[in-house]
Parts: sequence; structure tokens; C-alpha cells
Amino acid sequence: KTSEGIALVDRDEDGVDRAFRADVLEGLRARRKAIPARWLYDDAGSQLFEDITKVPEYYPTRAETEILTERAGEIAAAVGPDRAVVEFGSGSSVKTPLLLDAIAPSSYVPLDIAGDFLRQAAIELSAKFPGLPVYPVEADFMAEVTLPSEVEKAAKLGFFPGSTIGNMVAWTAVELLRSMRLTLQADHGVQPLLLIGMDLVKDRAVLEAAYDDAGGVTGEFNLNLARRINRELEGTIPVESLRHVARWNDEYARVEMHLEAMHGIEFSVSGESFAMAEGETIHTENSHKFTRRSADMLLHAGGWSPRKRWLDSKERFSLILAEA
Ligand code: AVI
Repeated sequence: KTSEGIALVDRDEDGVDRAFRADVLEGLRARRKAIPARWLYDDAGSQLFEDITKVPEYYPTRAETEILTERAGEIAAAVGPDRAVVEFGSGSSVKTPLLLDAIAPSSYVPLDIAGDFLRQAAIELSAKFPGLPVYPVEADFMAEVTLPSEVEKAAKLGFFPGSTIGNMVAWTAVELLRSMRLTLQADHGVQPLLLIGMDLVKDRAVLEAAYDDAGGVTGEFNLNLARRINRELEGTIPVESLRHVARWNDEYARVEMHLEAMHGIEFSVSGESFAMAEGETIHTENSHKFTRRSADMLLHAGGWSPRKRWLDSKERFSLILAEA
């Protein structure tokens, strides 16, 4: 699209559009309706997520920022000098400068599938850190990524903040950790490091409030998915008949977001008809929470050995340094 929003490509030719349609239709046909969380992040959804990070109940961003600020010296000492920082997903505009300030890296390589976001982040970073080589890479980091030749030989530090790993089920999380290991491996020499944010299991009420803030921002974020389906996939979902639900699933140690039908509804998407009974939900996101042991277990399964761990002062969130 142009900046005026004029579509330049035939939307059916567009791979993203086709993938969205396929995921939504498959998810709505299932006995338990579910849509992958990645579709929450269109422009409106990405802005709403930014807003979420500022609501009082959503502690993860503040807790992780506190760790990066208060423990900068310890983190720098543990990482050591001259690492090329490779950030997986370049959206975290606040945390990146904190890390780069702390460790004085040799270069910075932001990876993101969204090219516009990536280039914007790279420009802002270069302005803040003149002299730091920045090599943006537009890629889907769920699989191994070939890094620019300039950083081929450098020792790497992967950076994956925000507990985004928690949005994946274990199988996918392990796959991602293994891909990161391959991406970060240098030809020979120094083993790569990974600095990863992992949110901690805590009181259910605190967790559920973090994903259902009183101001309703998270609700809007979730409902935006239904609106997006209506906008982009010729949907007729009666959004006002859905309500946002966030609930702790103790068996899987995760907060789940759902869109729940407040009464029986019928609608169509891309010409296909669907119905939801009262109380039926569309599962839209998982946010897994970790204990010290479950975090270590996941990292080990992904080929990483945890070396250091820092918690915020209220012990809500962990930042872990692991070695390949
Ligand atoms: C991006 N991700 C780590 C957020 C989380 O906490 O799972 C997404 C989010 N969903 C609702 N609130 C925030």
C-alpha cells in the first residue's frame, strides 16, 4: 500500500493476505476455534500493543526495563566486549538502546519480518548511536537466517526481550531457540550468547489483570482481530457480540486470551458461514509464564545453557543470559 492507503497489489496475489485467510478459515472451522496470535499485529494491533505496555496492570515491559537499567553493569560484565548484537524482532524501541548503552557492541543487526518497522528502527538507532554499524535484515527468524557478511566472523549476542518466547507453545519455542542457535553460530571460535526475557509464574489475579486491564486496552487489542477479519476478509462478525476474556490456564502455565460470544451468533468470512453458541470462544493468544526450572528446561531443549539470570526488584520477570 502507498502511504495514502491505496492498494498497489491485488490482495489475492499477496502472500500475507492468503496466509491470513487460510489461518482464519482453518481456525474457525476447528471444533475449538483458534487463530494464531501473530495476526493480532496489523498496524492498529501493533499500536494497541504499544499502548498495552504503558497500562498500569501490564508489568512485563516496566520490569524488564528496570532490569536492563539497574543491572546494566552486571549484564555488560557477563556478556563481555565486542559482540555483534542480533535482535530478533526489532520493535522494542525502548529496550534496545538500554542494552546497546550497557554493553558497547561492535555492531547491531536488527531482524524483522516487517521491512517498514525494521528500517524505521534502524534509522532511529543509527541516530542515537553514531559510529555503530547497523545492518538490518528483513527475514522471518523462525527459521535459520543468513546474516550479512560483515558480521560473519563476529561473536554474537542474540537479544530476544519481552517474553515473546512465551507466546509460543513448547514445540515452536524449541524450534525457534534452535534456529537462533544456528543463526548466531560464527564460522569458528566464540560460542554465541542469548539474552532472553522470560516472564515468571505468579499470583493468578496479577496475571489476569495484566491481560485484562481496567482501561480496556487489552480488550481492544483482542477485539481488533475480529475487526481486522471483517476489514480484510469480507467478514461479518458482530464484534459488539464478542467480549475479551483473559484467563489463567494452570495446567499449561499460561494466560490465554479468547473472544467469547455473549449470545449465539452467525457470521461469514470470505463467503463461508460460521456459528458460535453462547459462551463459545475463539482462542487468540497464549502467554506462557515460567518458573526458574521450566525456563531452564526450555532453554536446554533449544540447545542453550543458562549462565546468569536477573530478576526485577519485585521478582516478576527474568532476563536470562544463556550460552550455546
Ligand atoms: C508480545 N507479547 C510478549 C505480549 C505478552 O505479554 O504475551 C502480548 C500481549 N498480549 C496481551 N497483552 C500483551
